[in-house]
Amino acid sequence: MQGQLIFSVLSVIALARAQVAAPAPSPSTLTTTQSGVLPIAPTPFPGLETIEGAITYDGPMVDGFTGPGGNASIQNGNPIAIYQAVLPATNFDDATGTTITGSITGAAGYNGTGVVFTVNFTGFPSESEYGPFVYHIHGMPVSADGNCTATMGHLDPTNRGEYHPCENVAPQTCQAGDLAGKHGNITGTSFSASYLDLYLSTTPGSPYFFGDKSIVIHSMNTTRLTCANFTAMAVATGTGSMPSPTSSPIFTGAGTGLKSMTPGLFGTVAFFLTFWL
Ligand SMILES: *[C@@H]1O[C@H](CO)[C@@H](O)[C@H](O)[C@H]1NC(C)=O
Ligand SMILES: *[C@@H]1O[C@H](CO)[C@@H](O)[C@H](O)[C@H]1NC(C)=O
Ligand SMILES: *[C@@H]1O[C@H](CO)[C@@H](O)[C@H](O)[C@H]1NC(C)=O
Ligand SMILES: *[C@@H]1O[C@H](CO)[C@@H](O)[C@H](O)[C@H]1NC(C)=O
Ligand SMILES: *[C@@H]1O[C@H](CO)[C@@H](O)[C@H](O)[C@H]1NC(C)=O
Ligand SMILES: *[C@@H]1O[C@H](CO)[C@@H](O)[C@H](O)[C@H]1NC(C)=O
Ligand SMILES: *[C@@H]1O[C@H](CO)[C@@H](O)[C@H](O)[C@H]1NC(C)=O
Ligand SMILES: [Cu+2]
Repeated sequence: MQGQLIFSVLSVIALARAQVAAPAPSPSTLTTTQSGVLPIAPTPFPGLETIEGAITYDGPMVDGFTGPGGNASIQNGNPIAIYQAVLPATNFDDATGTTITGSITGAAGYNGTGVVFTVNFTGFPSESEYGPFVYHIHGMPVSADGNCTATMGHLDPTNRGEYHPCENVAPQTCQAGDLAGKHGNITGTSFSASYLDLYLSTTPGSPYFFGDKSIVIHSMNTTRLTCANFTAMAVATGTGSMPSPTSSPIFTGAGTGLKSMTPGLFGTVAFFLTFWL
């Protein structure tokens, strides 16, 4: 009988509950170099074009543009963990007449580098009218009443801001939370994708940690259509191998030694785990 990883889901949930959400940054700390949306929208940044408080001015294109924090760093040593955000049954902005549902799951641990995301959203409104749609990890959780404005701006540990479009050929220059910028916009009425993002972390307390934050989906004009908190599905605290949801073992070896797996396979395993757990 193989040893089993111990998933202390409860302790993680308890930890998450114990953490008081960081206070919203005051408008004065959201400078022109910082990403985001002010607590009360719309409050324009002086001299900058904004929509709902988000900076939309692109300025001249500069190759390799980063914020004052420089390029995002590849996140190594990520502990095994799975965080999932499930969209609510009712969208924050229902002006489009459709309801976007689904989930995004981020799993780390295949070799400790980055996070494998599995995205499965459906129910998008007409793309020609409202798209393409973008989605980001935002810096704050959703408020208890489901207000997506409370999520503030994008997770942006390098303070890159939004002056220049993310260069997806150089994802280290992007805001860490800009999943659409790094991995592609959402087109069509349903969207499924799986990818490895090197610039996000499952280490609580890391500036790149996404597990206590949120996902927000926007229409083309930056309106926040829907949003959801990431919550911990599982965090490994032991060593050994993970029992497989199928008859043949998928995970073998030590908890941090899932070295023989490809990122694609890990995404598949993470997908199974979301049902198995
Ligand atoms: C969401 O929060 C913002 C900022 O506090 C507020 O202006 C807005 O009215 C709220 N929206 C809803 C639907 O409660
Ligand atoms: C960031 O990475 C880009 C692309 O590799 C590079 O052109 C640029 O010089 C880097 N910027 C900094 C500040 O390291
Ligand atoms: C883990 O795998 C990814 C994708 O193959 C690779 O980019 C990264 O360098 C690897 N990390 C380590 C620590 O081996
Ligand atoms: C995506 O979610 C739908 C239900 O919303 C489900 O039927 C489908 O199997 C899921 N697909 C993937 C690849 O997760
Ligand atoms: C999101 O998480 C925060 C922090 O844990 C919590 O206060 C809030 O109620 C959650 N929002 C929803 C909609 O569950
Ligand atoms: C932006 O799009 C939303 C739908 O997503 C729509 O309700 C709203 O009127 C649009 N706002 C502007 C300023 O065009
Ligand atoms: C993604 O969509 C946004 C608007 O929602 C657009 O500004 C941007 O150019 C699109 N990016 C790509 C690569 O098509
Ligand atoms: Cu966003």
